[in-house]
Amino acid sequence: MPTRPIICLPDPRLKLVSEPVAQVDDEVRALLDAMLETMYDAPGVGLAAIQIAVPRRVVVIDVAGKDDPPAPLFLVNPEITWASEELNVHEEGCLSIPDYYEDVTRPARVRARFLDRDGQQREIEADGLLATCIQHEIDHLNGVLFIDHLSRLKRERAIKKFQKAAAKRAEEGM
Ligand code: GNR
Ligand code: NI
Repeated sequence: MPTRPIICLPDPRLKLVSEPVAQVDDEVRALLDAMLETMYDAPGVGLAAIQIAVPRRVVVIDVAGKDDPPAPLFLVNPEITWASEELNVHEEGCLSIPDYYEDVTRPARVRARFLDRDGQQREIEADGLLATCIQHEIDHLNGVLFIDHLSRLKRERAIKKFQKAAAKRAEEGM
């Protein structure tokens, strides 16, 4: 299956609130499979559908180490049902914000409810990188990027850098 282009800052579609999926059918499974391949190819540990310009509440995650077997998670309409009061700081990056990394503070542990690849409702509890990743991906479904959790100064610096790069590309394209 071919990979799909990943959209990047400052693409305004990254701010869209994605629509829930009514039914996990073959079309949604095809989307999940295309997303997984795109994520592995990138490579990344998570991908939300909006990152390939599809505004639907669909996420893939695989936080397995590179020497471990693949462990893909398919999350349709995921929702956080519980978050710990304890917080955790993790350095984050985003395939839609290339080569930019910053520490982000989020709840250390979360529970999330979602539909799996077969449309079955499930709930998982996560900590560590998986907890961070679930929150990062659900943010994408709500048009929120990890830089939105940073100070205004840091966020605006990051956005400016990508706006400049986009302007330069446009100029060179003329
Ligand atoms: O590949 C990714 N790595 C990552 C590292 C720390 C916290 C979150 C992430 S998700 C990111 C892929 C991505 O952009 N998902 O939306
Ligand atoms: Ni991301």
